[in-house]
Amino acid sequence: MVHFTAEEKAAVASLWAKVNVEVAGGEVLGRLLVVYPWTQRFFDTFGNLSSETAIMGNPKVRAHGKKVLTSFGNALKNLDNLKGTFSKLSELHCDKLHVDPENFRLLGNVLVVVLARHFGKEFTPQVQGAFQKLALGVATALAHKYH
Ligand code: HEG
Repeated sequence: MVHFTAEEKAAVASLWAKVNVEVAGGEVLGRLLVVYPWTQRFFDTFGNLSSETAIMGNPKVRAHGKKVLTSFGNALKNLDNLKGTFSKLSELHCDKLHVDPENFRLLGNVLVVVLARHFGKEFTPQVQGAFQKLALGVATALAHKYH
């Protein structure tokens, strides 16, 4: 289980309060689909994913990215119980969606990159480290129910 120090909890909470999940969510999922094109196979009902421009402007990508980041945000309120918080979603991604859990780690890394770009110098190495840990904790929790 990942453990967060009081400093790490404060760092992720104060940054997350400033994240626009709609904008950042669309960007994170869009970039995941651009940079790791094999992840597109899970979204064959999303319409045009034929180019970077098409992906980044695709309303379904934006809407789903918002949904994913809103859900990710639940981690912030449950830092001491990530596995319980994401257990239903873990079952869904394993049993129904068949998403390879490696993709959760990829998405976490893309999230860190997008936050670094949005926040610039405010995204200090301390904040980055805390977020990296959070993203890994969420990815591990989402992979927990896989069998
Ligand atoms: Mg997943 C659905 C959360 C990564 C593919 N994802 C969902 C839903 C949530 C969610 C809340 C809606 C569940 C519902 O309808 O009940 N996803 C979520 C989180 C993360 C994540 C929190 C990582 C932090 N998802 C993820 C990744 C992929 C993926 C990396 C694939 C590369 N998710 C996926 C698909 C669906 C969801 C294909 C169903 C989309 C649909 O058809 O509506």
